[in-house]
Amino acid sequence: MAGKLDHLRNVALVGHSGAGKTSVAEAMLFAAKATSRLGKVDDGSSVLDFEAEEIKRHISIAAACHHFDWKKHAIHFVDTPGDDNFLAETRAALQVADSALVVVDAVDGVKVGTEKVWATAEKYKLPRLIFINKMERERADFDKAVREVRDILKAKPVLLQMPIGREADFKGIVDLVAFKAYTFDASGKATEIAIPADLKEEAEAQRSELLNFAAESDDVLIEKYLEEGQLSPEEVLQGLRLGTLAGNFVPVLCGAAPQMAGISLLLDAINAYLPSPTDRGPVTGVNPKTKAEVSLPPDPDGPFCAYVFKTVADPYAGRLTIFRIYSGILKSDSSFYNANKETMERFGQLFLPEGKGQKSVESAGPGVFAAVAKLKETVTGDTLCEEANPIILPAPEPPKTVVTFAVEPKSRGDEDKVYSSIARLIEEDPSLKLSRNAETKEILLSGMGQVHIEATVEKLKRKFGVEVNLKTPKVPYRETIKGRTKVQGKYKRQSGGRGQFGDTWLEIEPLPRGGGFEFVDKIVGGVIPKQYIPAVEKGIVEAMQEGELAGCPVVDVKVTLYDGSFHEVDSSEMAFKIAGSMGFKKGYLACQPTLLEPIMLMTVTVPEEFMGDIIGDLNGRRGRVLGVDADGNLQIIKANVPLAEVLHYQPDLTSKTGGRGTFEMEFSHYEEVPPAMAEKVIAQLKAEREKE
Ligand SMILES: Nc1nc2c(ncn2[C@@H]2O[C@H](COP(=O)(O)OP(=O)(O)OP(=O)(O)O)[C@@H](O)[C@H]2O)c(=O)[nH]1
Ligand SMILES: [Mg+2]
Repeated sequence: MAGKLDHLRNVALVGHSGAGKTSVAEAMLFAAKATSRLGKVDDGSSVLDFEAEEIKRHISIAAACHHFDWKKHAIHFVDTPGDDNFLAETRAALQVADSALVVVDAVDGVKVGTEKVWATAEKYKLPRLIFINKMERERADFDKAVREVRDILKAKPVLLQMPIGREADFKGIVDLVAFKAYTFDASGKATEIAIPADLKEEAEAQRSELLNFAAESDDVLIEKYLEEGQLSPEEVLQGLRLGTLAGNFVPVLCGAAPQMAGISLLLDAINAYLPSPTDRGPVTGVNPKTKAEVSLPPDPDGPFCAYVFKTVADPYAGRLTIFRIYSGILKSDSSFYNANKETMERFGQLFLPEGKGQKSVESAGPGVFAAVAKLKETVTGDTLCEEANPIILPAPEPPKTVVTFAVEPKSRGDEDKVYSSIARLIEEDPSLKLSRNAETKEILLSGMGQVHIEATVEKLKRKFGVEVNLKTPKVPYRETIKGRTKVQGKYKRQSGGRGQFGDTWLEIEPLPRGGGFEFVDKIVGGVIPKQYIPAVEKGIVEAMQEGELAGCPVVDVKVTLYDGSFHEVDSSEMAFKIAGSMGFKKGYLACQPTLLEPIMLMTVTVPEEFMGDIIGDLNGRRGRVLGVDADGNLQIIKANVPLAEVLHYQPDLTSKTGGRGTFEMEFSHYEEVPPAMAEKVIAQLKAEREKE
C-alpha cells in the first residue's frame, strides 16, 4: 500500500481566468486515455466545464474533480475557476490539494488572477509547477511570462523546457532535463528530434542553471556537483524534486493544450516533482472532545479522516458530498462520523468524481477526492472521521461578500419557495449569503460579484424551477426628529350605546443617535388608569413603524405621557391605543422630522498607485476617510460612506484598479441625509409607496 501512496499525486489546477486550466486538464485526461476524445471548452464538450451556466459562458464556475493513471502513477486533480466571482471554489480546492499546477497564459502573462491564486497556494505552502500555455498563439512570449513569474509573483522559476519556434511557428519543446527535443502529434505523442542548432547555446546555458538549482537542493548533491562537475540523470531529478517540494523554486514548463503540445512532458513532471501524500505529511486538526491537537499521517491503515470541500445540491438525486481523504480507507455502503455535527452518517455507493460523471468504487484511501450521495447533515467544511478517533480540521472563514441584490419572485407569493431554494444552493456555495430585510421587506442575496449572482439565479431556475428578478436593494432609510413638542392625542366617539374615549398628553423629544425609543410614564393621581398606559405606548410604537415624513421607521425618539383623562364607561385599551397613535402622528410633524440613512464602514485595499484616485472617488460619494494604513505596497483605506452611494461599488472599484482593489463593508451607523438630497429621496419613497 505504501508504494501505491508514493505513486499518488493530488493537484489543483489554478490560474487567471481563461489561462487554459480546463483545456490543460482535458488534454491531460486525453493524453492518459481517460477520455476517448479531447474535450473542448468552446463547443461545450468539456467533461469538466459541464454545468449549463459554464457552457453558456465558456468559463469554469465550479471546481471539478477527475483522475487518471499515468506511468504507474494515479493523478487526482481538481480544475478550478479563475474568475474572481468564483474564487471561493478555487480557495477551497487549494486548501485540500497537495500541490498546484499554475497555468499561465503565454500572451497575457501573469495577471491579477494569477497573483491571487499564487498567494493562496503560498498560504498553504503548496509545491507548484508552472505551465506556460497558449505557446502557439499570436504574441505568445515565453520569456516575458517567465520574467513576470520572477518579478510579479516573486518566485524563483527554473526552466525545465524551452519552446522551439514562436507563435504560429511553435513546433516543439526542448526538454532541458533530459536534454532532448520533441515534437507532438494530435494525440499528444512525443517524437524526438535533434535540438535545433540555433537553440543549442542557450539550451546549454539554461541547463547548467538548472543543474545548479538541482544541486543546491541537497548537501550531498552539491558536494558531488562541486567535486565532479556532473550529476547523474537520477540525481538531477532528485535535486529538482527536493527543491520543488521545499518551495525553493518552481519548475517551468510550456505547451499548447488544444494542440496536445507538451502535455505528456507535463504529466511526467507531475509524477517527478510534485509531492505524494506521504511527502506532504500529516494533517493537523483538533480533537473536539479533548481539544488536544491531533496529527494524522496519510496512512491507509490509520483512522479514517476526510474533509468536505464541496457539496452539489441536486433536487432529484439529492446532495452529493465531495471530500478529500487524508487518512484511512473508506469502503462503499458504510458510515462515518461527522465530527462537526456530532453524528453518524450512513451512505451507499462510494464514487470517484469524474467531472460530469462519476465512477463507482469499492473503496478509496489517502490523497483521493471521493464522493457519496444523500447524506443528511453533512455540509461543506465538515470533517468526516471515526467516532472513536474524532478530529476537526480547520475550515476557512467564508469570504466576505461584495455585492448585494434584492431578489424578487417573478410570480407573487413565491417568496418562501425562493428563500428555501436559495438556502439549498448555499449548501453548495457557501460564498453566497441570504437574508431578509424587515424594514424594506426584501430578500437580499449577496455574493462575490454580479456574475456570481446571475449564475446563481440561472441555477435557481434550472435546478428548482424558481424564477426571480434581480434588483438594486432598497436603502433602509429611517426617520427621526430634531425638535420637541407637547401634543394632545384624543380619541372620542359617542354614537349611541357604548362609546370610545381616550385622552393623552404627550411630550415628544429627540434622543441621541442610536437611542432607539424610550417611553416614560409620568401619570400621577390616576388621571389615566394604569391598565390603559401600555396601550398608549403600543399605539405610539405602531405609529412609529411608518413615519409621517416618508413612511420609514421612526427611531431615536423619547415620548413622555404626562397627562390625560378617561371616561368611566367609554374608555378602553383600544381607545387609548388610538389616542396615543393619533397624538404621536400629530406631534411628530411639529418636531422637524428628518430622514436618516445607513452609513457603512468601508475598508478598501488598493496598491499605492491607486490611492489618490480611490480616496477622491470615496469623497465624491459623500464619504469621510477615517484613516489610511500601509501593508507593504498596499494601502488600506477606512472610510464612512452612505450605503446609497456604494450599492454598485464593486464593479467601479474593479474597473478603477484593474481588479487589484478589494473591499469589505459593514454597517456602521445612521446619519441625517443632507437636506437637499432628502427632499428628492422623500419624493421617491412616496412615489414607490403609492405604486404598491
Ligand atoms: N490558442 C490557444 N487557445 C487556448 C489554449 N488553451 C486554451 N485555449 C483557449 O482559451 C480559452 C480559455 O480556455 P479554458 O481552458 O476555458 O481556460 P480556463 O483557465 O479553464 O478558464 P476559467 O476556468 O474560466 O478561468 C478557450 O477558448 C480555449 O479554447 C492554447 O494553448 N492555445
Ligand atoms: Mg476552466
